[in-house]
Amino acid sequence: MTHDDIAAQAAADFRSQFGRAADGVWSAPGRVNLIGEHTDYNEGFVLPFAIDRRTWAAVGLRDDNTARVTSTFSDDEVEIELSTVGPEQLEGWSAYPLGIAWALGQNGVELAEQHGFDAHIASDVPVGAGLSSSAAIECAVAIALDERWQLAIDRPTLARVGQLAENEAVGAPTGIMDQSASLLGRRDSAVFLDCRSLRSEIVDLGFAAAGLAIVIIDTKVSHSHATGGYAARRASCEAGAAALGVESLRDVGVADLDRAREIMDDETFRRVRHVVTENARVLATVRTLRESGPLAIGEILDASHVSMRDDFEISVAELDLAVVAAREAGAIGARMTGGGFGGAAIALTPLALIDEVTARVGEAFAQAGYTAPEIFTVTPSDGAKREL
Ligand code: GAF
Repeated sequence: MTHDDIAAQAAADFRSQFGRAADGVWSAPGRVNLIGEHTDYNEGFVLPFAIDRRTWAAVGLRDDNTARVTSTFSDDEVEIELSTVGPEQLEGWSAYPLGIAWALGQNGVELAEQHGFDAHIASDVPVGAGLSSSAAIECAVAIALDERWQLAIDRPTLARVGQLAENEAVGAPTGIMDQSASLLGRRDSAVFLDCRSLRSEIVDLGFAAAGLAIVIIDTKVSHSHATGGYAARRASCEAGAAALGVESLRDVGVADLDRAREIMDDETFRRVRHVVTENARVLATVRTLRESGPLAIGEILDASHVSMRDDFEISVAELDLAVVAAREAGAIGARMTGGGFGGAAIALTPLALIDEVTARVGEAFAQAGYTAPEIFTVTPSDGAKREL
């Protein structure tokens, strides 16, 4: 189905489930992070882009204070009263859309005085692949409610609302990157975001003009940021910052690493080194894209993967194999993307070598006895918008 077809289908499904027409259909994309991993909650730099995989929310206001949500990925219809909604009563997939309503309430919206709403959600962002299917749901619902409730909240603030929903309603201690990419993305471009000031710039990627594409290798190793490793990495970063006497690792430069090595244990030091060098790599990528174009960023992507594999230790064997096989088949740079512990790798690949990369990675996985990966290309796309 084309994206226009999915939007129309979401409107039709809304009508059959709720017995009336939706007020509109809004959509928001998943994201790929080109570079800048685990830097967002350290107030550092990230360079993600919105992708051509989206989530659609058909939404209609009600005359009472009830919110009901349905979706194509679950048979459940979940219903709550807006005036009493709290994170503790939200669970499963409905925590994403209903968490947004709650988080808007935390942001000063008087939920008891708002119209309730019905929402039906459809998506073609793969779940569990590290492409931010969750942020896509949050952002589609956020812009729909922002428009229908006439809130006129700016997009950086809506990103904060999405992050709050993710942190408190879903229970994943994530940063601001994914919602920012989904809300601020622009066709053919990346979002260069300073996660301290939330100032962002649109950076031209020029992949197509340079004969390049981003190949996604979804390892099918599923991950969750509401459990274990992600929170542990965050805690290590906070411990490193505290040892260095700074507010966040954003305040630590490459020149400070010698001192860091002396005052903390080796594991904490390596976590710190990843964040500090990754911030430098984001800045180098932006500079290189502007000065020399995307053909020149391959080595920086490779270095980022090595840092995540060896220092931050968030890669898995399948991601490492995907990166190595893609590079051997002619990708100019490759790295895991997203929070890690599974999910997807990206390979910046000459158009003429996409088939070769796909075949070589598939063969390597088969030989290693791993589950077959899903391999596809994505294009940098527009952020959240009204569709119908
Ligand atoms: C996940 C989180 F949601 C982001 O905030 C970010 O920390 C990322 O992992 C790692 O860069 O996608």
